[in-house]
Amino acid sequence: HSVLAAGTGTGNNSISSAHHGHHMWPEIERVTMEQIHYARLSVEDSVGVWQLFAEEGEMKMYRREEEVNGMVIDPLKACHVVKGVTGHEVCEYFFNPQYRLEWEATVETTTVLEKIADDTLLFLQVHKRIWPASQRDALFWSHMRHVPDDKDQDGPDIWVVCNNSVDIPDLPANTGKCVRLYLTVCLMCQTFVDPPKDGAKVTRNDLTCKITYCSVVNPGGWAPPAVLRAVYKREYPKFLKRFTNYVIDQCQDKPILF
Ligand code: 6CM
Repeated sequence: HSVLAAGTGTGNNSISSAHHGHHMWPEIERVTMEQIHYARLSVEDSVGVWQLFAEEGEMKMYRREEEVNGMVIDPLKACHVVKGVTGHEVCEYFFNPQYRLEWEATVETTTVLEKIADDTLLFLQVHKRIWPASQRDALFWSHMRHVPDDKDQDGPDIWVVCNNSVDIPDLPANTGKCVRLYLTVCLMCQTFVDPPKDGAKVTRNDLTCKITYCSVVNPGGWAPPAVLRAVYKREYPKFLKRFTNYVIDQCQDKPILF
């Protein structure tokens, strides 16, 4: 498999139709819509469902303890509010592989196996090994989408990136040193603009971005539950802080991408 050049043009707001003929497309469409729906459900309304495990400033992280056959698959939901960037920008930095290793602390290598469309990539990632478990890899599609303002829903339009594992017979799991993990991840963003006085130009000081991050990871094979939960408790807050600070930093002196 070839490693494609990293640059992915997602600059325009229209959903490209290039992937509509791809065999994975119906699944990508279905999972993305389902994840958007799930991300929109408020944590506060689901009383007793979510347990707050980390809080720092505007950032709140919740989890649900769940195990299947002794394997930890705790769903995670995080909410954050950051200033000075748009949802489109946040999604672009999350989606575009050229930036991945600058903010991803758990990944050793990231490879684009296929460019399904400008806004849809197929990834093979190898994670850093965490003692005493085996090293993990992940094979997943990643899809970025703009969901225009819906009159029936509250709030402004949404930018979202959805990552979801796939099985590909030509790339079987667990054949090398890695155990394959399975992930479903959704990063959803909404941008709020404080209208500047007297029709002045919108600056980064007027921007607020609301971020919702949802994740379910199945480790795919044995991993000690206590170690895994300790890793998640440490790594998820670290990820969301590091990633959002990275985006703020990168965007600072650039024109706003609405
Ligand atoms: O969503 C995140 N990153 C995306 C781009 O890389 C992508 C990846 C998600 C992977 C989440 C899995 C993390 C677990 C890594 C180690 C597993 C080792 C198992 C053995 C432990 C005893 O969606 C940010 C992900 C942030 C993760 C903390």
